[in-house]
Amino acid sequence: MTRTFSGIKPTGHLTLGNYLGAVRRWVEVDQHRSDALFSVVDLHALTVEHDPARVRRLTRQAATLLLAAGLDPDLCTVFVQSHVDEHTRLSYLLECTATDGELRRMIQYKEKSAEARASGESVRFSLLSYPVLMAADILAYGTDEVPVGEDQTQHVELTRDLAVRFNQRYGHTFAIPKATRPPVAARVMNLQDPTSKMGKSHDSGAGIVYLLDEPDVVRKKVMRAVTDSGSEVAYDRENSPGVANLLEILAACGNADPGELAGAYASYGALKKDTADAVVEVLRPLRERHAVLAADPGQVDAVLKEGAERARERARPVVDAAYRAIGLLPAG
Ligand code: AQP
Repeated sequence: MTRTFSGIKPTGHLTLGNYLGAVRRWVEVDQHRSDALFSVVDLHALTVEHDPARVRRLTRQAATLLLAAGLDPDLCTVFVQSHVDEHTRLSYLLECTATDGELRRMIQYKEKSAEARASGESVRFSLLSYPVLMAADILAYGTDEVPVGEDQTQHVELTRDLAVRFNQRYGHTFAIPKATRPPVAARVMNLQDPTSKMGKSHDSGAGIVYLLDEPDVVRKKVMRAVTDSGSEVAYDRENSPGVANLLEILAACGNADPGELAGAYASYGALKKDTADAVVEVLRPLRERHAVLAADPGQVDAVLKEGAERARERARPVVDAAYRAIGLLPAG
């Protein structure tokens, strides 16, 4: 059976980008057709300036949202990364496989280290090594498929390179994973700045739809989305990125084709209104289930505890095999 792994970082409140780019497919596709593991990858939230209490709170909130979105613990495994030691155990072996040069080439590292420096913060070493820990997250489970948004493609490529290199040097140990992407909305853009990604840790909330935004807030954000000075509704990512973004969001909400949808609109106003309505409807059940689950944190904690046990069972043999293969003497 195909093994699937993917994760989400508790660096902020989950966004429409996270949902359309990744989580919705985990719910609708991956958990039904594979042995799937989904993790709140909390260690990755420590790679930038963080507040401990906030990370803890966001970790539980992200797990609650994943369940509210429809991940079913009877069909898949939901857990918190730091509850399973195999991730950090394997990460060190992969640090001994990766090179400094390939990590410095990562786009996210370049962007986030520049952001940190611009705001006068020092750049944590873990920001550079983060893709190695991500590779460990994936490889520890013998993962075949990694359903992610477009921004994670480069990290999954690095993961493949590390797996191939490790296997060539030390003998076959890891499955070689591949990234899978949604047909549309693999990169949802910021509504106020449609040339940059809708990212949960960005400061300006105006261009970001959060999964727990109230319907009237969602409507306001979508209606105020930046488009352009033209008036024709065309699906053209390069010349009309704001309109293309709205078309992609609308298409993703209704499983339609953004190019075909463009032909149905004569004005930006109508497109915005339909997009706002579609987003509100897609998020409604999720918000309602979140309210119920958030009132019972014990239930979420129980799911996470069982998830960590199941994850450990799957990861341990792979990581133990990697320790043996690389030349470490097994403990007696
Ligand atoms: N805007 C997006 N469009 C489509 N997919 C997206 N994803 C994130 N943003 C978008 C996908 O969501 C999954 C979880 O993301 P993550 O938690 O690993 O964080 P990220 O990719 O670094 O994105 P964020 O939300 O922007 O976090 P910050 O701001 O902290 O960097 C991934 O599959 C991702 O591709």
